[in-house]
Amino acid sequence: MSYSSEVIAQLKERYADQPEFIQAAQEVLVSLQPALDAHPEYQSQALLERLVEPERVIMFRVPWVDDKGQIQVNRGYRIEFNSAIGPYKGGLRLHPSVNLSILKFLGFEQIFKNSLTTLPMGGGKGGADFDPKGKSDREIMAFCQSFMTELYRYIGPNTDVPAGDIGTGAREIGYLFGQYKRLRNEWSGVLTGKGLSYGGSLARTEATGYGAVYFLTHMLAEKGEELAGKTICISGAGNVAIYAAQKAQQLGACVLTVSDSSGYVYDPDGIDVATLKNVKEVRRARLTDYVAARPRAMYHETQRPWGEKCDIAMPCATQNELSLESAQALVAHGCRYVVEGANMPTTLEATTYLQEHDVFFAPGKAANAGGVAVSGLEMSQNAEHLSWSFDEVDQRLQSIMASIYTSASTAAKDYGHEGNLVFGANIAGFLKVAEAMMAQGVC
Ligand code: NDP
Ligand code: 2IT
Repeated sequence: MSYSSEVIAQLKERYADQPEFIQAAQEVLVSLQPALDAHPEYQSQALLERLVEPERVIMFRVPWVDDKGQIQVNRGYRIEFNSAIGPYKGGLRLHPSVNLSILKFLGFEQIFKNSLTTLPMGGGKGGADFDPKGKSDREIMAFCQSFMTELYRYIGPNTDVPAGDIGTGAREIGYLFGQYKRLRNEWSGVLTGKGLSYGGSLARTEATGYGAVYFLTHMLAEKGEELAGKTICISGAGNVAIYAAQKAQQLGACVLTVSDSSGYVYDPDGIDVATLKNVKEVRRARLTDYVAARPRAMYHETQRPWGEKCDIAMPCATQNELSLESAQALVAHGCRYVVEGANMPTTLEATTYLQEHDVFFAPGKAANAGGVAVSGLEMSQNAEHLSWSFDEVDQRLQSIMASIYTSASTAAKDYGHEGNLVFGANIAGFLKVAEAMMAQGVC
């Protein structure tokens, strides 16, 4: 049995109750075998066994008082997965589905994604099974303050730097930052995604969506094509989806769909980003309000957009939202590019099916790395007490996405899987972390 298969088997036995974590780990470990064959010392040093075990898992009670005066209790988490190449770095997810399996999958992915950015950031993730939907600002603040009252002792600008993810945007980061500062009596760049008036970086809001589209332009160029004139189906209607749609349309594509957990919108005239932002960012309303403002747009309740005809699909909502059945529908309708804006939105079977049917596929850890990359740039700006212009950050983002594309595609070629960006991103992200772990001895 190969080394990677051995470790996958151990994981399946030990963490049978963590399906998302097993899925993410399996996808990575399977593709590492060619790199492991080239480095037999990794096995003798039990490198994979160490890599799949988080350095630290913190779980804690988050009690808070709702608007009716009742006490609510949520469970908070921080997974400090790997600090070989820099402080733990990764977002906080606030969603009722949050559990250890989901946060371990996200933290594990983050290790390789952060390595690909070329910036010195380790991997981490956290969050809580708290549902921000329908809560008042005061309730959100009460929750965030309570969450930080426990989390603050474990994090710091050189230790662990959380950020946003599903359910955690500028408002939540503001409340978390305020409480951290109050508890420590110190201003520091301990969180990223901060507001521009207190140390945030220009272009962080846009970074993940813009970065995914920049990545897509390199994939198209490889095939001698360009974005102008292409049709795109996007899922999600949050931070990543909105700015992916905006950049894609700026570059001449037509974005036909966006979605949320209630259904999807098809707009034959192309999604109007200003209307979408107003509905989602300003009013925090549902997509039915978008349809009400756009007479030709149609709403498909409870469905996902993958049955629509498009050249390019960009899943930007959540994990496992693109199934084998969806992949078959996309291929049947002529889709030729799938770019993951979300983390692990495509199931393993769907990914294999797409790759076998000549769809050029970009894994999230490469394509959505623009968000954490600009978080890294926010940390640099905070450390030098400066702030860079939008254009400067955007230029750096573009060059980081170009370099991620090159390293993933080169590693794929060097290790015998030319054109397979899943293999390439996993191997390229892994090698740097592996070298750092080997240099640092058994720890
Ligand atoms: P937001 O909270 O801003 O938006 C999430 C969107 O996805 C919403 O439209 C939401 O709909 C939808 N969604 C969430 N959960 C589900 C679900 N279970 N089923 C269907 N739809 C769902 O989050 P982001 O845009 O920040 O994150 C989206 C994805 O991108 C996540 O996978 C995240 O991990 C990943 N990501 C985010 C980065 C960032 O910088 N923000 C960076 C890199 C990756 P509804 O409102 O109905 O819940
Ligand atoms: O999944 C991700 O990369 C994020 N949610 C962003 C993490 C960050 O630290 O900016």
